[in-house]
Amino acid sequence: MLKKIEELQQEFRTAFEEVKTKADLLNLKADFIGKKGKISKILKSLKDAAPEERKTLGAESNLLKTGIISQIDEKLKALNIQEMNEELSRVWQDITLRDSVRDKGLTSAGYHPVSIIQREIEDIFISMGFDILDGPHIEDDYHNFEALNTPPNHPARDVQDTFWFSDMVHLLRTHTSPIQVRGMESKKPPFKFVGPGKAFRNETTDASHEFVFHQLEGMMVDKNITVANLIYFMKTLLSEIFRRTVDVRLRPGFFPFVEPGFELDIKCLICGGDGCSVCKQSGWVELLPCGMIHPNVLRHGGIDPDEYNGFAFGLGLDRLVMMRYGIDDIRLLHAGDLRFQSQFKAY
Ligand code: FA5
Repeated sequence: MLKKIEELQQEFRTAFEEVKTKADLLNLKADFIGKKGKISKILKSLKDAAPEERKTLGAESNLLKTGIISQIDEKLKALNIQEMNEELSRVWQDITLRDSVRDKGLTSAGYHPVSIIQREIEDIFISMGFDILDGPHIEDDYHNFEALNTPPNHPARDVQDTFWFSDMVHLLRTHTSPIQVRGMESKKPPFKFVGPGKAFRNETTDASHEFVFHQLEGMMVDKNITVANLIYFMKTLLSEIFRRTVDVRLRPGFFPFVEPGFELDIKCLICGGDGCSVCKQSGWVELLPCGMIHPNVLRHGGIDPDEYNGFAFGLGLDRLVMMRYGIDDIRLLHAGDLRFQSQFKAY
C-alpha cells in the first residue's frame, strides 16, 4: 500500500502541473480528496492493512492529504488573483485620455473647480515670488495646535473639532496652518510661501460648511512687515481671482497664532449682498482670516521675533470657488455628480 501512496503522490504532481484554470483545480481536488476521491479511498482501506503497518500507512496517507490540500489552496489563491487582474485590465480605462473617452461616448475629463482655482492662485503667488509648500493631512497635536500658540485646553480648539487617531496625538489636520510650522522648520527667513490642501473638521454640513474642505495657507516672514503689506497681497489676490473689484471688509478676528488678527470678508457674490443661505443672510462671506504672526509662533519655528515678523492668512478655497462660479451649495463640489463636474473643464 505504501507503493500505492507513492504512486498517488506522483500522479497528483503530474496532474497538478497541468492545471490551468480554477475548474481544472476543483476537479483535481474532487478527484483526490473529495468524498469518493483517491486519498479517501486509501484512508478507508487502512482498516484492511496489517495492524503493524497501519500506523505508518495512516501517517503517510495523511501527510499526502495535507500536502495536496495546501498546494491546492495556494494555487486557488494565485488563480483568484490572476482572475481579478484579468477582470481589472478588461474593465480599466484611463478616463483622462481624451481619445479613449470620446471613443466610448463618455464625458471628457476636466479639472475639478477647486483644482482650477488652486492652480490659478498658485500662479498668482508664484508671480509675486512665493514658494508653494505641501504638508501632511495626518498631523500631530504639536503642528496643528501647540506650535500655533494653541496649548491643550485652549478654548480656540473647540471650534476646530476633528477626527483623532486612537493615540490621541495624531489627527486629521483642522486647517492648513500646520504648513506654517513646517515651513518655518525647513526655511530660513526671509521667506514667503503658500500651502494649499485639504482640511478636516467634525462638523455638521450645510450650504457653506463641509467636513472635508480646502484651504490655502500663506505666510511671509521678513524684517519690518506691516499690515499694509498684508492688505496689499490680499487685495492683489482677490482682484486677480475675480477679475473685477469686489467689496471687502476687514474686521477684528481672533486666532491664537496671529496678533492682531482679522477676518477679511467679501460681499456675497451669490446674492449681491441682499442675504442668502450661503452668507447666512448677512450679505458677507467670511473668506480670508489673516493677521500678523504671533511672536510665540515665530519662536516655535526657531525665528527671533525681535529680528523678524510677518503675516499669515488662511483662505477658504471652496468658498472662493463658490463665489467665483456662483455655486450656492458647497456640498455640490464634492458630491461627484458628473453633470455638475463636467461644467468645469478649463484651466
Ligand atoms: C482657520 O482655519 C485659520 N487657520 C486661518 C488663519 C490662517 C487665520 C492664518 C490667521 C492666519 P477658519 O476656521 O476661520 O480659520 O477657516 C478659514 C477659512 O476656511 C474660512 O474663512 C472658510 O472660508 C473656510 N472654512 C472653515 N471651515 C469650513 C468648512 N467647514 N467648510 C468649508 N470651508 C470652511
